[in-house]
Amino acid sequence: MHAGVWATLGPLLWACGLALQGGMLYPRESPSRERKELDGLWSFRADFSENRHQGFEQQWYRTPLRESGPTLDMPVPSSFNDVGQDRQLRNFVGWVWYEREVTLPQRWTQDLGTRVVLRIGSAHYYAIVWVNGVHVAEHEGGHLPFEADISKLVQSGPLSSCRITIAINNTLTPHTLPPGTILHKTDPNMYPKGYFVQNTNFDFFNYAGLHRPVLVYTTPTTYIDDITVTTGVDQDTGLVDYQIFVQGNEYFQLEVFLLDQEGKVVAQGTGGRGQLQVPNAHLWWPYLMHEHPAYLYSLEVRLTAQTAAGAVSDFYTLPVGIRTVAVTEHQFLINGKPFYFHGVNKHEDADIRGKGFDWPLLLKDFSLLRWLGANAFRTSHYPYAEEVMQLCDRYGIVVIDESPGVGIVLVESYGNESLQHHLEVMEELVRRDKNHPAVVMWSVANEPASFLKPAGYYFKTVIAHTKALDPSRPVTFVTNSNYEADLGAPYVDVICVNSYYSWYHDYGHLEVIQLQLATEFENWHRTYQKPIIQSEYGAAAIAGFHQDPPVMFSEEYQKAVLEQYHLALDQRRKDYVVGELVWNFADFMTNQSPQRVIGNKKGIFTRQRQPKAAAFLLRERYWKLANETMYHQSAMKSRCLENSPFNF
Ligand code: GCB
Repeated sequence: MHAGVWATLGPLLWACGLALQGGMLYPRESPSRERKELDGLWSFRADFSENRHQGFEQQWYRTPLRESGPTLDMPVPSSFNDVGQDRQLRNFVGWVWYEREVTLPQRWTQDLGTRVVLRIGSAHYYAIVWVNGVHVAEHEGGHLPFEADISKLVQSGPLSSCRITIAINNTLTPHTLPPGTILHKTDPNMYPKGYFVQNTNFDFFNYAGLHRPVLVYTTPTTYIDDITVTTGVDQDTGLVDYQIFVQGNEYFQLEVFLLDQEGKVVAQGTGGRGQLQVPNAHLWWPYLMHEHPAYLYSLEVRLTAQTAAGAVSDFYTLPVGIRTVAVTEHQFLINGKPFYFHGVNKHEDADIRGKGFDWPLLLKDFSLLRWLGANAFRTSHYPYAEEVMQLCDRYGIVVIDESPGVGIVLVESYGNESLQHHLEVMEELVRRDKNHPAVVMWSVANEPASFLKPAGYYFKTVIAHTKALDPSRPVTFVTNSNYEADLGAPYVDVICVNSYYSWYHDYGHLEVIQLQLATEFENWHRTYQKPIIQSEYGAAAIAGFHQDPPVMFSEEYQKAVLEQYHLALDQRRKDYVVGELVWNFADFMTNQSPQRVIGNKKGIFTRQRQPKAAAFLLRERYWKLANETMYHQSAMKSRCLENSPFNF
């Protein structure tokens, strides 16, 4: 097969004339691919020099970090902020330096048919990477992976080990996502010389560091670079459209096999693109919507090519869930059935590790979600680790996948530079998450100042771009603007609206919630005729604080706010309200301010994942909602009874 076009252009580039080169397949082991994880202790130094540039002036990447000054041990993955006892490091703004020596297997460094790739799951916010002192990659954005092909470097001579140096800067500017500003405080009577602080307009701590796994993996030099799968259903037949992109060779063969969970081949094809048809397909259903939720097939892709050195093969297996998503004026449909989001908003946040990826924490969170009867969450307010998305696929937890476009409130953040970056981030996000059946909608931003004049053009462009990248999913952004003033709302598929009645105003007045919420729903739906998700609502409660009658910050007040919201939601949810996501799953760290008590306490679980009273209330509600929306009642009943706090 001649595939020059496929071989040289990335899929997104092909699809939409866009900028991204290459794919970003999750590095999986296969008979042709190996991985070496670099998690563990790295050497670390923050550059406390006045201009934060000493590391570059002295070229700290040239020699082992310990030779240019003192180093700390720093765990990876983890935020660096809360690991030590140093207040200055906790609040540090500027460049920090990470370094790790790696011994690579001999074959990786000697076999020229092996491609060696360094992959960084996320580095917040701007990162520069060197291998043995040679610059190999640079990346902007703290929540998406990036890679460098380091084959030439590690295969260029006798090598016993290689040194990876990563400089990371957490400074946010009006053009980063999320945006921020550096404020220089120049009054000599109040601040020392050179004093500055970082200001942001979002409500979580700007944790930084190597937050996700770092690894080195291999592929053959002719390799499967990207796969794009979209699925459909025709009566009982599942349709799996695939496109495969190959790099490194113009001439190759591709075979694809779709295997069911028993390992039986249910469909197969050849070539770089095609459609597989699966008779009597098991659809991917959300948790609690079907007796066998989250059914995943495996798409095995086998590449063979002839090279000067002989035949080469590459294998990659992608989990595939067959499902459809559609939106009407009143409904959000999954597999043609109305889906009601009953779930949470989360953060990547925990004690000590900050935003660092952690398997036990992740499994605890999924166990709590299932206990709660939650069927969905939003990745507020940035893309989460790939491993999180994989678990959502496996457990049937539906995801609204949000970009880091949070706190876009300054006019400077609506110019061309910001817009271009936002478009790139959407490309990176769609490229990474497009194949996850759990992802049912993209959210391009949270609570931007969408009433500002340039916001209309800005969101029109970002939303149109996202739809061009992925026509198979609806797109939204999450608003807290007034329905009349919102210049982005005409372009979204679903209205996602946040509100905090009886919390940020009408303090303590629980009696106004139902009326205010009902009015708001009516206004949005009358104006836009689109389904609505209550994408945030909640109240803070400090675990263990009790007051009856309820008073703000008590567990009783948090519960009472939720109850009032539920009454109003129940009046509209059979009509056009299609979901409710409580703010927040767990307490989380924020910047320090008199409004926050060691972080945001709107979690229904504490930061240590213990339930407050509101968690039991939501559990009762979510299981009841699940019971109402089951489509296979009899089969579901027995399954749900195992977990449900109720008798149906
Ligand atoms: C919001 C924001 C969220 C905050 C929350 C709050 O509207 O979207 O990031 O944490 O309110 O608790 O104020």
